[in-house]
Amino acid sequence: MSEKKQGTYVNAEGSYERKTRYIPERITKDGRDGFPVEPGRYRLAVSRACPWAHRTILTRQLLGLEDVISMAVAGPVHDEDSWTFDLDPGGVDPVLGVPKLKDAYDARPDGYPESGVTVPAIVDTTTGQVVTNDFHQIVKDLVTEWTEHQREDAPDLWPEHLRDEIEEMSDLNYSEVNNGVYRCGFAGTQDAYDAAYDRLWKRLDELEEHLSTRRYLVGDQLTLADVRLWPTLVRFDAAYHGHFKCNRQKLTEMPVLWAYARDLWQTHDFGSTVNFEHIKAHYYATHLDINPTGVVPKGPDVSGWDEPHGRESLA
Ligand SMILES: N[C@@H](CCC(=O)N[C@@H](CS)C(=O)NCC(=O)O)C(=O)O
Repeated sequence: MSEKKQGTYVNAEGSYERKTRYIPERITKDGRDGFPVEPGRYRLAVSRACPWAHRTILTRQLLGLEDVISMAVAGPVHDEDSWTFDLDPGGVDPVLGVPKLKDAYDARPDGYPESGVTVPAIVDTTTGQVVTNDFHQIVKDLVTEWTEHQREDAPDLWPEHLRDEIEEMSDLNYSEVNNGVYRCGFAGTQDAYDAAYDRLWKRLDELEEHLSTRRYLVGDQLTLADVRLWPTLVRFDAAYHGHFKCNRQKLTEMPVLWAYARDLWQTHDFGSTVNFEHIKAHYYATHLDINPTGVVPKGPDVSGWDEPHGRESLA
């Protein structure tokens, strides 16, 4: 296997394989791992470019946890040690007091998995140590462990009676779409790319059909299934269509998915969490193995995101 950026690997067949090993600790109500839920104690480190971090940003915002868990935003392009706080005055995160996210990972007494310095990560501000970088678990814990601190009218993003369906939908979308675009982009051979491309578009066609008669992926409400899919859709035309060669169509050419994505952008204020400049800068200027010039495209035109979506009647 040869190592690439993003903790990714290409196997002997040229197919991309994601490393999925995470720090096991969790922040919970009962503090069983030594990290109890506590307003003001933790800082969520993200990049606005990263789709996995985007899930945590959306969940934090939907649940009204902004004043309870602060957020550190890394600049979109890595240095040799991965994410840096170069957007902050003096290049130092004002709360953590460090220039690199790696400093908070290195502060952990038990080290961290070989997948490296990744976002999202939650840092304990009392010690400066990363507590967790498991984005699957972070999102669920924001929903289930931080209930006392969520805003009064916070949506139930993971309702008990829909959980199995949400997880099944999300697992499929994760493997075929969220991770599927990376499988296309990092494929090391033509055959691996062709297979990845076909897999991706099969699922996108299914989703186009699925969402033609329903407003949300599961049930008749916004759930974690939507929160998990959407970060990939919003990056599609800006990054995946060109940079990752997912180019059968643009999102804007898939009428149902495009309207669905605009609905969430507008109705649930997902749009306020997006920075297209960070997205483009990160993908095109960080993965120099697939874009050696590091040139970042000026397009696409993103003005269409505020156009009417017409999906109210599906509710
Ligand atoms: N590592 C996790 C997801 C988090 C992740 O890959 N984050 C990327 C940004 S989208 C990252 O932080 N990469 C840092 C690096 O490659 O140095 C996984 O692969 O399941």
